Amino acid sequence: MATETAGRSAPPAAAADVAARLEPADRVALLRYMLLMRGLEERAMNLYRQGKVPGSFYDGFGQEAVSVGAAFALAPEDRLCVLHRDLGAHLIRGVTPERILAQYMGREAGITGGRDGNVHFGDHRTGCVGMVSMLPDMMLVAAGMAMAFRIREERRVALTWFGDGSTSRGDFHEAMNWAGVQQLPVIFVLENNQYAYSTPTTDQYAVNPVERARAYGFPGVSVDGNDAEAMFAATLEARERALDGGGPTLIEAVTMRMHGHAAHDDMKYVPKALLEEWRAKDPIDRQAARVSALDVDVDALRAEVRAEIDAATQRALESPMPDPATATDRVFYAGDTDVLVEDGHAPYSAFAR
Ligand SMILES: Cc1ncc(C[n+]2csc(CCOP(=O)(O)OP(=O)(O)O)c2C)c(N)n1
Ligand SMILES: [Mg+2]
Repeated sequence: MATETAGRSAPPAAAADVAARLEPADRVALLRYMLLMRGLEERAMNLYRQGKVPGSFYDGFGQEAVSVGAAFALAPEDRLCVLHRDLGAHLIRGVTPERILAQYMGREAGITGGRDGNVHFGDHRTGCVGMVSMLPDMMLVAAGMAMAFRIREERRVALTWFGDGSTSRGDFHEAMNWAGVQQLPVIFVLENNQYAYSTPTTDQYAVNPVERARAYGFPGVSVDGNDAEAMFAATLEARERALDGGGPTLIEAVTMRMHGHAAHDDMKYVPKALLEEWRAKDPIDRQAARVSALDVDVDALRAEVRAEIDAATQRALESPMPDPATATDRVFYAGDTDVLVEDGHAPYSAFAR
């Protein structure tokens, strides 16, 4: 990444110009991470149905471009608060498929070592903060980390995802307000998937929340959330502006929740025609078409990802259940390391090369 301090007034680059900074290998990687996310979540759903995943199971089917595209634009030193439909971000930061499947099954090899078999995890070594279930508390956590970066005069950003349902909560407004007042280097990605559980957005707000950003003193942009490259471009732009002292950005990723809220939800309340309309805009199909045009064998890529998931499933199933005697270990952090100090692990970062 650039290390010099740039001037404040650089005009934002057009999204197409920013996306043009993606090399062919980047375009393939975007597709690969989306395939990995979808394949892993499909596998986890099967394991859930076999009784191997305790509790319920949440996925981001159809929303893969939102987490993959945004996380792709971040640097190892940035910090992420990843939510329940954003598995792609963990993958990009280097959490292995095996650890993710082990996490869902509550196994020792999972990220929390079996202390939570769900999506409430984060691996601080990858720069990802564990998710707090109360929504959208992570907006405040991200704003807090961005404030620490500002006070320490560090060139890095914090980013968090949250759903449309979060925008009706007080914490949303508190985080937006403070980020605007302090002009913090934080990126808020609003994952507008049309529903918060069974409540459609028409019953949630009278004004599209992306318009609220201006009221809090910073830009809000609406992006096609089913286009990984558009998500990458918007996030990269927001990041560069934040690093240049330009403050926060609200990115609304317009997408659709293609599955129920969780495995138990048959989502009878979603009109079938609406789903069909969005199925035609599948983010993986869209990126696959771009990658095919580069003369890359997409079928071979799909087979490679499937083989990786099969091997990861095998290893995750071999991981033992945790020792009950260790249940209270790691509940409170015993160390004194400043977790904001070290760089996160991001094997595929646009800035790592
Ligand atoms: C404050 C709070 N209320 C309720 C819940 C339970 N809950 C978890 S996810 C969810 C739906 C959230 O909808 P949205 O923000 O649109 O995200 P989506 O699930 O659609 O991605 C609810 C109600 C919660 N986690 N926190
Ligand atoms: Mg929603």
